[in-house]
Amino acid sequence: MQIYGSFGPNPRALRVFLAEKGMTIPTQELDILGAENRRPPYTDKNPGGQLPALQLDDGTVIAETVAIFEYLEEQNPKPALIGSNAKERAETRMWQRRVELRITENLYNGFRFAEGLGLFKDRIHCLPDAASGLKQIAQENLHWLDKLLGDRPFVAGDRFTIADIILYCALDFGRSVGQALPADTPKVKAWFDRVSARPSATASLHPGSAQAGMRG
Ligand SMILES: N[C@@H](CCC(=O)N[C@@H](CS)C(=O)NCC(=O)O)C(=O)O
Repeated sequence: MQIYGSFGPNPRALRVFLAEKGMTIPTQELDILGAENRRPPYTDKNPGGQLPALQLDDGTVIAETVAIFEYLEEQNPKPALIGSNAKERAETRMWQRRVELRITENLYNGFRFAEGLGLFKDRIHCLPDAASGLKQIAQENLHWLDKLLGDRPFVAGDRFTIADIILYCALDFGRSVGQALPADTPKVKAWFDRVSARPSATASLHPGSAQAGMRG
């Protein structure tokens, strides 16, 4: 197996996942700032043109971070980061969808259509006028999450899951590109500090992150 990786929050999420599992998979690095991921030969392997991707030994390429998580968890069930039974897996997937649809996708598009416009205008259809509204939607949903978190340590409850990984990598990236955590979300802040303290959070930060000025 090999990973196609780079600096950036989604490849970082895969690095967090692997660190939590205690797994190592060789990585071929692509120049994401130079758009190497948006042209052949990479797009012949992953027509989605984004990172990360996982290439299996038979040549199959799996893209989409959550699909990679699902594949790796089936091969390496412990520690469970999705779940060890049907109920746990359903709860994790429920929170993963909520986190992505309500928060992280809006945060990312808010970035792509504003601070990231120079990088993305020739890659995807950008809607600069939508940027501030998208950022606002992400912030509103962080307030929504703050109320629901209560005293539970992690997004899906007592277990650290891929919902935490996905949200953490997006929020850590966000705070480096002008989308800080809202000041009045103390439960989210405590959760963020809790996840930041995990060794996987530090170990997953790409060496190119400092130079790019973005946490990924
Ligand atoms: N839906 C994809 C999104 C992956 C994604 O947005 N990757 C970013 C890096 S964090 C990327 O490739 N950005 C460069 C580009 O889109 O050209 C997934 O879940 O893996």
